[in-house]
Amino acid sequence: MKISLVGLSGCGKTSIYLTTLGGMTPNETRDLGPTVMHDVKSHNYLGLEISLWDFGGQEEYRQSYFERPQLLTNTTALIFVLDLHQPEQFDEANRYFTNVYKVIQEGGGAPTIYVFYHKYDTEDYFEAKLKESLVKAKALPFIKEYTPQAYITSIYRQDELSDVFRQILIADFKELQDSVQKAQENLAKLNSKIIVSDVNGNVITHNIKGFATGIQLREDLRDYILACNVIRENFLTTDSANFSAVSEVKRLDLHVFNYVLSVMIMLEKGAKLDDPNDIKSLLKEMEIFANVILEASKED
Ligand SMILES: Nc1nc2c(ncn2[C@@H]2O[C@H](COP(=O)(O)OP(=O)(O)OP(=O)(O)O)[C@@H](O)[C@H]2O)c(=O)[nH]1
Ligand SMILES: [Mg+2]
Repeated sequence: MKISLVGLSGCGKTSIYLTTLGGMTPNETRDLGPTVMHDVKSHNYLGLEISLWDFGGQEEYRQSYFERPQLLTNTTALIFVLDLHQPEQFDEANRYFTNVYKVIQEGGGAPTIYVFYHKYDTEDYFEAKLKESLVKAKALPFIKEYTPQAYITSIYRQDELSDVFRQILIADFKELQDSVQKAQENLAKLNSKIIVSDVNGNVITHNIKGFATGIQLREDLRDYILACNVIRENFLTTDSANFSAVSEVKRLDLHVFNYVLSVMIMLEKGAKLDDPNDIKSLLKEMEIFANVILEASKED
């Protein structure tokens, strides 16, 4: 799967990548310089091979993409980012999108189109103007013509942005989407703090604040999963295994399913315990989820 992030310079493409898959916090993106040409990043998410192309939006680079259309043509998901803080550039953005899409189409590509109405926040901007920009953006000719799937986004609203990004990553895999939804519903019912991620530390869903930076799991927990996974593979030599880290005040149970899915359950002293049967049924569901992931990665 090839995801192309496209939009005018400064609209926030690199920041979107870095705060979702790149493990960076929103404030750390403030001093980013413009991307030179295009940047390609590879990611394994739920066993799917994702290549993410961040196309620098400065005028000279934009021109160069039209001279080398093959850079764009095999895009499977085209994310076009519109900067709501720069409504005076909307016409230029409209032209850019139209040209990019034309080039992809002429090359035989037919990507799913997503639009991010981005920077929907009042960091360095006024609320009244923001709403005005959004109305104006939604009325742009290319939106009317191509009716893309549109999302209102901001790197300062990380949980929502990560959710949008996750949806795009698994958009072609209906079974994965169903499993993710089931996992979310299950987690909402439980008191225990739980994180479901893949073994690379990409968070799929969780019910705790502060344990992730975008889609990336907190580093210490990611390292823990990786270390346990080495033991699973080399010492236990099974595809699935459980690990426990226990102290007097905390307990962390890690369940690895089919070498692809990890479920972490955290308990603190005095916390309300769930019915063990509910935990058991969650884990049963997650085992099924792991099989779905394996099937999807074969299809990929
Ligand atoms: N307020 C606000 N600022 C943002 C948001 N996303 C990105 N920015 C800021 O916008 C500036 C430019 O972001 P970049 O990610 O470098 O923009 P870009 O689209 O990659 O630009 P080029 O590489 O030149 O094409 C940075 O200072 C970011 O912190 C957002 O959602 N809200
Ligand atoms: Mg950039």
